[in-house]
Amino acid sequence: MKHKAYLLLGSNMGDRAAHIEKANGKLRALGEMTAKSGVYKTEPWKMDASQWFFNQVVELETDYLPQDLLEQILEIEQSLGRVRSADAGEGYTSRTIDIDILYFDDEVINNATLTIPHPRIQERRFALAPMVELNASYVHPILHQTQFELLKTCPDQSFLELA
Ligand code: PH2
Ligand code: MG
Ligand code: MG
Repeated sequence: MKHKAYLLLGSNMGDRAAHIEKANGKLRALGEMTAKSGVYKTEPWKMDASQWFFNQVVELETDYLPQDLLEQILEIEQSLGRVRSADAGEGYTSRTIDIDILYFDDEVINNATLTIPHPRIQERRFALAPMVELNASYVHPILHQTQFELLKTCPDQSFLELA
């Protein structure tokens, strides 16, 4: 397993705990899951949604390259009932499962389909809190701050708690 990726899982539709658990199972086929955070219940961030989110960060050691990992992740999302409508317009929509690549080793990637580190992680407590639980001292390869520092200075004050 040559690479270490941090993935954020999120669900705010249907049986959220089951979706997170099933995503864990499918991700284990892509490598070795070397750590996982607790599952947090989090207030929807910048969207109106009837259900709050369940969010979790997992650490995956894998041989996949970023672009191939993304492809696998999109397939997992689809298999768990994720619908991406072309006419969704602006803004976020509720979903059975969302899996985002937060970090991939210390790589910086910017192309049409993939941006790593995740471009909004520093604005999102629901991503930083579980990330701090897993690896507080991991340094953001662009911002050069640890996850702990990013969480401390994060402007997002949305509520979250362990589910
Ligand atoms: N994901 C979003 C937008 N807002 N809010 C919470 N609490 N959790 C999420 O995973 C989330 C969100 C877009 O992917
Ligand atoms: Mg997302
Ligand atoms: Mg996503």
